[in-house]
Amino acid sequence: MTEHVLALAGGVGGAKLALGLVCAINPEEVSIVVNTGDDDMFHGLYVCPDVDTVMYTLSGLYNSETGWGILGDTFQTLSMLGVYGAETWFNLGDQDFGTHIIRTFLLSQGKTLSDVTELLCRKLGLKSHVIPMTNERVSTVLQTEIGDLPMQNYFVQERSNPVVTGIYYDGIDAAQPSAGFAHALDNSSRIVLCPSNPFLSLGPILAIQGIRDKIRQANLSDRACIAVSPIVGGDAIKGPAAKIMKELGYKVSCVGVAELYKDICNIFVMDEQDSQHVSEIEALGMRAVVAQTIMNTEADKIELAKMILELEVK
Ligand code: FO1
Repeated sequence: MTEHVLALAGGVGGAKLALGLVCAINPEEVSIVVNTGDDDMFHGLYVCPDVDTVMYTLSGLYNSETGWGILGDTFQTLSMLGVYGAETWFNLGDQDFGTHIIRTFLLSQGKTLSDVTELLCRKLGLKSHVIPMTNERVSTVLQTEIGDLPMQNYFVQERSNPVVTGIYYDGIDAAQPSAGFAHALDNSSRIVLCPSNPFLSLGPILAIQGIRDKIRQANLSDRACIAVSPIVGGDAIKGPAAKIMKELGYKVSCVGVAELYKDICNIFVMDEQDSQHVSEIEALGMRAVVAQTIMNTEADKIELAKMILELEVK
C-alpha cells in the first residue's frame, strides 16, 4: 500500500507543515484534517479560519506576512460594512468574502462542510485532501477573567490578552469525525500532529469522541503517530499557546506539550534549541527526534516534512 499520511492541523503552524508534506510526496497521498472550532459567523457568513488558512496556503494564495487571508486582498467591502455600523474588528478581505459567500450558500443548500470544502479545494486546483474534523458545529470557548469568549473574540478582538482559566469545546459531545477523517485514520501509515496550538487547534480535533482511542490503536499496529512541538525554547513561534499553557498551569516547554500527547504519540519531534530535553521526552515513553522545526522558508517546510516521512517507525 503506498504510504498515505494523515496530518492534523490548525492555523498557521499546521498549514506550514501541511504545505511541506504535500510538496514532499504525492499530494494525493496526504489528508489534512483541520480544526473547525475557530469557525464563526461574520456578517451572516460562515467563516472557517483554519480550513481557509490551509486551503489558501496549499493553493499559494495565502498572505505570508499574516499567515491568514489572501495575499494582496483589499478591504472595500469591510469598510462599507463599517459605514453601516457593522463590527469590523475581524479583517475579512474582498476576495476572502468570495470564499465565505459561496461556502455559506452551499451550506444553506444542505451540503456538508466536508462536501463544500472538497468543492472549494478542487476549484483551487488542490490535489491533497483538506478535511474538516467534523461536519457538526463545534465552538472553542475560552473561559477568561472577563467571561467566556468564543475563539475569535479572544484571539482577534481581545488580542489574546485576557487571562485564561479554562477552555471548552461547545458541541463536542455531539460531534462525529467526518467521513474523510475516519477514512484517513484507518488508511494512513503515519499520523502527524502538526506544530499547532495544543489547546486551540489540535485540542478540538483530539476531543472528538473516539479519536484518541483510534490513534492509540494505530500506534499498536505498527503505524506511527508523530507530534511536532509548537513550543520552541519555552515559547510559541506564533500565537498564544505558551501564554495559555502557563495560565492553565502546564510546563511551558516541549516537555509540557509531550505530556499532552504521550498517550497517543510514540515519536516526538522537538527543535534543536530544546535538545537538552531529550531524556525527559524519552522518560515519557516517547522517542525524541531533534530537528529544525522552525519553518521560515518553503525549503524549511519541505525539509521538516521529508524528515518526518523518512523516520523509521518500526
Ligand atoms: N487573525 C487576526 O489576528 N486578525 C484578524 O483580523 C484576522 C482575520 C481573519 C480573517 C479570515 C481568516 O480566515 C483568519 C483571520 N485571522 C485573523 C486569523 C484567525 O483568527 C486565526 O487564523 C485562527 O482562528 C487561529 O489559528
